Amino acid sequence: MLYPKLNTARGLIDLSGVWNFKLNHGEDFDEAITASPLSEPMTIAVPASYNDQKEGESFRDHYGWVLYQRCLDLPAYLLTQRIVLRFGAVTQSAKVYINGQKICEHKGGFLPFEVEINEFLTAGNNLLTVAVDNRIDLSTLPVGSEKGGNMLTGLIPDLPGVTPKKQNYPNFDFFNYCGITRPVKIYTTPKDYIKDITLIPTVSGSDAQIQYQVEVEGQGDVILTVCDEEGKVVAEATGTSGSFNINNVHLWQPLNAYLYNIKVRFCEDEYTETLGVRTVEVRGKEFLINGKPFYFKGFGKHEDSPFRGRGMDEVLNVKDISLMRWIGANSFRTSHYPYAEEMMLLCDREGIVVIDETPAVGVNLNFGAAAGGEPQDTYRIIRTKEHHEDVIRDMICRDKNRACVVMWSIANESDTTAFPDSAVDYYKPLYELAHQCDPQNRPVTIVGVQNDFAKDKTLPLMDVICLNRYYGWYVYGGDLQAAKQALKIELDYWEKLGKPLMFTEYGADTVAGLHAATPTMFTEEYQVEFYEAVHEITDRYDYFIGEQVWNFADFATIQGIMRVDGNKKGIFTRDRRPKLAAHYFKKRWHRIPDFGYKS
Ligand code: GCB
Repeated sequence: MLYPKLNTARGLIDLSGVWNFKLNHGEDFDEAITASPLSEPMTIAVPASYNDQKEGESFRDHYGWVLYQRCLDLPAYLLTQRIVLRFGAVTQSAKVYINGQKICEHKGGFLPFEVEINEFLTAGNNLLTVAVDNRIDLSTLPVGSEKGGNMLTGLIPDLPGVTPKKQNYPNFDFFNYCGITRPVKIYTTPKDYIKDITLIPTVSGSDAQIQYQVEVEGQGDVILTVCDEEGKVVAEATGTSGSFNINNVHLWQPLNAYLYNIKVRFCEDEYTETLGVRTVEVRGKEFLINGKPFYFKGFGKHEDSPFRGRGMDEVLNVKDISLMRWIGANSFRTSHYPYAEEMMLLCDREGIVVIDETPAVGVNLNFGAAAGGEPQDTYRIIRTKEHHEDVIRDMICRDKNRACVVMWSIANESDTTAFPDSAVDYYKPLYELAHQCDPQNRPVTIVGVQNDFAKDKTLPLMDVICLNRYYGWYVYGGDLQAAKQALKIELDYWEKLGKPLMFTEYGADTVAGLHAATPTMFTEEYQVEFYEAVHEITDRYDYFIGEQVWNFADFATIQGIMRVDGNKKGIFTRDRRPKLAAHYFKKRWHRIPDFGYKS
């Protein structure tokens, strides 16, 4: 799926701004109200989550549908073109109406969708209404608890005469921010147009060969012109598929990006896709980028900030990458959902290496307080399979050309050990699907939860073993000696598998400004000692190929007894101030090379 761009063939209108808004009380809404202006509407900014834009529980803890509305009066000169309405993401699901007529529906809150709207527009004024549902359950990704309660709230007691408020119970540890969270755009194309472009680079010696495919609607010639960063033409090709060579190729490198521009022309249409030429391969115990053993230094992140919630924010994206460079990081994981396309494009430009993760988080019914009782076979109860396939397809389709993406994560912390064979039955086909969907055939992984690892049959199927480990926090909290011993036992176990392994999470909640001479949990000193202890062990293993800490910054969660104003495992505070550990990592990571650390 192509990201909308303005060029000499295509128009682009950004519908960001202040829209009309209504919270819909009750679980359903009357579709008839989408045909006319909302009565007594409130104001709300787009793109952003709605939850923190206004005061009150009715916003923050809203459950069910809300309605967004604005006029869609388009200039007459556009009407000769094909007009597409495109949403970067609407969380969690959406129904879209023009003048009261439903024009599309979409399930899933973190991937784009679009619809051609010419046939729905009337001459003159048009009214656009977007109904957004934030409910999560055992069929959505991320997963919501249907029992009520989660690991942070504990079980919700069922007492006669007491009516707990109706709300979402995320089976995951981040706030269920919702709304129109990414840009809404109108773009135009000629009637015959370029639908999609696929680029597959391979490198041999100093030259690259790029296989390509251009999907079009209509009849005509396809012409490709490839320019380097100076605008010099370095290759040309014709036809809907084929290949071209780039001699003396300038490689895309971590923290040293280089992007070619591939201009595709077809009939009256044109589109310029960027291409970073790099290779990715897992060989033995190594993760190779451009043939050299790469060491991941970086973070699990969230799209999370004050007021905007999970709203796309270019300033925040630029700032976060600047802080990553400052601290010496080279990578992050899009925990726990695909991030905005704007961030992916920025990472392509900045040379930040990305592990791209689906929104499959909470596929684990044996998590924390809400689980209770006997272990359950998650995969016999959960209703996510088809949707899980869809998000894998859609994420890879969206990001397939991004040089920054070096690995796909198909899920975070699923239950892989309570019923190990059920997990394999669920995940093996998804692992295979991810490989089939990716024209570049990048490595595929699943991020493993702290568990009874020797029972796990799913993680060993993956190309890289990715672990979230909390020795010294949830396990042996306050006893770093025991934490080190336990970590060593586990790393000795995985080493025998002969595959590369990395940490995709490890960390300790830390309240900024809380200090102690003798480090205790939650102090800034303990966070540093925690990381020092872990690294003392992980640095001994040559198959340990990366450290992504949890988390880049403090972030919002549901209220509950385990969180004080959100999750505080950030190396930065929520407003991006460094904690003590940031200075520790700055020294460590500037010393660790991006390549060859373990060789
Ligand atoms: C995890 C989860 C992450 C949580 C983190 C924590 O393992 O993947 O979503 O926020 O632990 O802080 O507990």
